[in-house]
Amino acid sequence: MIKFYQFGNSVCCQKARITMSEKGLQWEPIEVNLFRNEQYAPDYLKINPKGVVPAMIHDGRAIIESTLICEYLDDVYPNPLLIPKDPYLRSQMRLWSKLVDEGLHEGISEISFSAMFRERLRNSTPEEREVRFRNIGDPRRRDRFKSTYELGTQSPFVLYAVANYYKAFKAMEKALDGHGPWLLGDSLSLADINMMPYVARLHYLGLLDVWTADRPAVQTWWRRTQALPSFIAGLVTPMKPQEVEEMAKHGPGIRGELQELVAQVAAAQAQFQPVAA
Ligand SMILES: N[C@@H](CCC(=O)N[C@@H](CS)C(=O)NCC(=O)O)C(=O)O
Repeated sequence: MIKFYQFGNSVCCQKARITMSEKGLQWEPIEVNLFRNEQYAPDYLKINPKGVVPAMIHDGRAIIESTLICEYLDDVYPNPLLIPKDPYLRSQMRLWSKLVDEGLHEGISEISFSAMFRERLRNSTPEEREVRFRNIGDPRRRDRFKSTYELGTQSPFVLYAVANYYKAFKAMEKALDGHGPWLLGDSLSLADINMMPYVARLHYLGLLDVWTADRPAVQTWWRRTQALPSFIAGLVTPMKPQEVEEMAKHGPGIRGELQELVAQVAAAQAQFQPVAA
């Protein structure tokens, strides 16, 4: 039996749950409440020393990092296969994983934080905030978190988030336009599953069209994704109604600012001329 440490609306937990659902697996969910700092409980840190969700225990051993959890699941339960056998396609699949791990994950934290969690943190006591900041062991991550807490969408990290999403949707449109139906072609793969929660979060915040209004192939992929039973089981069903309400309520509050940032990024891209030495 798989033990899965999760927090309801966490994007990286959604990714692993969609993968498990796609494979028809059963798992025992164990809730780690991030708002109560349970990710830093000594017993949990023994399972995931990074103090984040998700983590998985399988055959008595802990596996961490959602991308690695999904790959592990595909190795152990290869039906249906979500990592292509073909080495080229496999490398392409991992490019999508890198896009998420090296940009979109940080990006969605910044966008979600400036839309919703910033408000929640503002309403906590100075002592609670101090504990929250202190608990983040990694100095770069702590600076990012503090910057977005203090500056909201004016934080440079939000601009980087917007730019990373811009790059990702441009790449998706290129991969899907005239191809598809999935990112690597005919078959659903971890490339699609990696992207799903990161697109879904923008959708639930009411912000997806800020990036995708002029990306018809991405829109078609998104409609197809929403109808997938594994997407419904791994992402839609586990969400609590108040989480859906919170996203719908707070997302529109930063819409205008994000639109301006997207326009800035698009203009900079249009003028960008790399100069060879
Ligand atoms: N690279 C990690 C990222 C994990 C991560 O950042 N998880 C977030 C939830 S999506 C978390 O646990 N945050 C807790 C915190 O920041 O204290 C993965 O993909 O598993």
